[in-house]
Amino acid sequence: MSGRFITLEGGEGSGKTTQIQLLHAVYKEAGHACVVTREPGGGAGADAIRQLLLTGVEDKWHKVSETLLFQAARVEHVEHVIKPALHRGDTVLCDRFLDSTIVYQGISKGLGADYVRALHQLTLGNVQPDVTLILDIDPAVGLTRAKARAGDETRFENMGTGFHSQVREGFLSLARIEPERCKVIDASQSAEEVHKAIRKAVGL
Ligand code: Z5A
Repeated sequence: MSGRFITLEGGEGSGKTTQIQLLHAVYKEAGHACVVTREPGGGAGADAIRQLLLTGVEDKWHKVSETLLFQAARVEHVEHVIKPALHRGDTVLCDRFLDSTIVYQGISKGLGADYVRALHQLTLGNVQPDVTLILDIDPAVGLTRAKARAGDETRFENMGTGFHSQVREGFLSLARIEPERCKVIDASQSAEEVHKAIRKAVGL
């Protein structure tokens, strides 16, 4: 696969959607083919699973079922959207990927990072991002930003500050384990400053 696979990760309201749009504009202006996508979602099957996962009460799913649903959506997404784009040589900009499952279900919900990695290996092999941008922000700030947007996809938002603090620590621990792939970006800066840091991190 000749395309470049870039993921954005971080807590709720850290600015991933905003930054993906800004980065996409840079690629577009340069005339470079670029696919913007997100998880859970990306394709009809994965979008249907998204609805199951992000709406409703917090304890709606057992952590094992929840993890299997995230990975089922990911298989649909990778096979139908991500792999074809990378084979064409496009750049793929993806809002969340496997690292979110490692952090949210593996670390914060206690299933174990190794369990999540093993499930990924079993279902998708070695599909991994080339670069991961971790947008780091105080969860209280991120949640305040996120609450300002409307909609019913609030299941994770409602999981409490302790949970979201573990998420933040989880992402930072991944960056310590894989510093070559995972670049931590200070997301408390203005959107323009964050964009500048991201361009530098991806070499644009
Ligand atoms: N999840 C999981 O548990 N396991 C998995 O494997 C996967 C996901 C894949 C997905 O929700 C939830 O699923 C997620 C984890 C879980 N929940 N949590 N927490 P999502 O993808 O729909 O939600 P999100 O990823 O948390 O995104 P978000 O809340 O939509 O936020 P965002 O995309 O990071 O931020 P944004 O939309 O760009 O910005 C939010 C607001 O802040 C908006 O009004 C912006 O204008 C504003 N903003 C953005 N940047 C700035 C700066 N720099 N300064 C000030 N204001 C800003």
